[in-house]
Amino acid sequence: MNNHIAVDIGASSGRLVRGILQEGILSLEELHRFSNSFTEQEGSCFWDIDYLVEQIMIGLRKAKTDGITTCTLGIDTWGVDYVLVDADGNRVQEVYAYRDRRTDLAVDQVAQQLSPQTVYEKTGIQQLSINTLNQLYVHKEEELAQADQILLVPDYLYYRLTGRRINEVTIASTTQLLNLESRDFDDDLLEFLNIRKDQFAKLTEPGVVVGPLDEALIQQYDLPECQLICVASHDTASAVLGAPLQEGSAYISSGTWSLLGVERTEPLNSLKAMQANYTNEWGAYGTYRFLKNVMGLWLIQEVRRLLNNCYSFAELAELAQGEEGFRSLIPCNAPRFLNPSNMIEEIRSACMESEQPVPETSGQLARCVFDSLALSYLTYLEELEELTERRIEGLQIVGGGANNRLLCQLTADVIGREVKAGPTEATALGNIVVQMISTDSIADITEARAIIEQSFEITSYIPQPIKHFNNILNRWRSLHLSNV
Ligand code: ADP
Ligand code: LRH
Repeated sequence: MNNHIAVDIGASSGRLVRGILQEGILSLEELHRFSNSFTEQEGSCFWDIDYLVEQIMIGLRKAKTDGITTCTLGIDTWGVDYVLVDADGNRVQEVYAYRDRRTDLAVDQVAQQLSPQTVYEKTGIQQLSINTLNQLYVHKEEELAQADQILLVPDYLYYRLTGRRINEVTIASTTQLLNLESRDFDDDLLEFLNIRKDQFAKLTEPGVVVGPLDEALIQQYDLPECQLICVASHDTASAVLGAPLQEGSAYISSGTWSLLGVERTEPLNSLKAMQANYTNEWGAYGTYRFLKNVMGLWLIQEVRRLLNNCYSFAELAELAQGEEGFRSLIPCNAPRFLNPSNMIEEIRSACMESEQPVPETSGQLARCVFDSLALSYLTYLEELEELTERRIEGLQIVGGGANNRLLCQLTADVIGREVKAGPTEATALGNIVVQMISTDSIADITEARAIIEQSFEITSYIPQPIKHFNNILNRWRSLHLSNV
């Protein structure tokens, strides 16, 4: 079977993509693309999970129309969010989106009862309000008690498509409930949350066959026969698998978030790493992603939305290109930018409070976002070098953000190192190559990355000098330090 299809759903968009391997060259064919976003209902933020299932059906139906009658299928999505399923297999309630404000105080509340150091030693996962641990902590007890099973979003999608329940390990690690030593859910953390271990399904590694697509769905929607394969279901795990990383280089998986880090074969859960709040998310094939969550392109997504989507992302980057650089900077990782009621106003207020010119035009707003992101990449790259005690030679940017030529060049200029941008669809590629490895079309991830490198155009950005960079850096550092 050599039709392999990735379902890759990020916080801002989803797609079904077919991977075709011919004479050592891998190409992608997009079958279906759709938008994704959470919506606010009575003050809470929810994903529309049934819409996502429907979009998968539409994509698979298109595959059938294109003549694909059999295929393998893998699913990846964003991390941390979960679905409660009752004993009859029904969803208990709407699916909370991680930006919901219910966890605003959770990190501090949990820290009063559980030592953050112990949690970090056990799990190696950074403290973020969005972590599943914090979400489950604030979840209503009676709803949790009704949950026969707690499935992360991609696990739930596998369940809807096959009737089989798994908890895939890479996505499970984003819960902050996995113990690095036992490589299982941590008993103390589950007890703290009042959750039984059997409320989670079997921890499952990428590469394992989950099962066939439900016959009733095939009939109802006229779909191809599919064998579902467990891939690295956390989109960031798949993105890094799909990044043709050079020795000594770091990556940014650049989408709604900028996930900046390095791949390691051992976790790094030292006290220093904890204090700097770096995470050790699990990867496929015995790897860990030692990384920092940077607020990322969410900032520009929100700016664009509030401008009534009247500019494309490419147009916003072009407008920003025409503006004066480093005029106004924001501490983009401050919690105030996680889900403000109005991102444009939040950016303007932050500039006003720090006595900088207030960005007025769309171009100035976009420029402020891109300049600030590039500077935050430098800060975290240097921190990464210090924590890992290794020089980082270059940076590979993958994901939708690799399309943003201004941000890629600014990043190269600011970090003073070569930036390689692409592939933009690294996540779908990571998803597909796990299917190919599992079905013996590719030997291992080393071969997969070599194939990806040969098959996709990677754009190189060479650093250019920035005028008065020391002044800019001093301004940035004092802003950053007053916000950590
Ligand atoms: P996610 O998986 O988190 O939904 P993606 O990897 O799909 O995110 O990346 C989406 C982001 O990529 C957009 O928010 C946008 O900022 C950026 N992007 C996509 N295409 C372009 C483009 N042509 N020019 C500039 N930025 C782009
Ligand atoms: C990126 C991502 C990231 C998580 C966040 C919830 O899409 O999966 O790795 O931290 O979404």
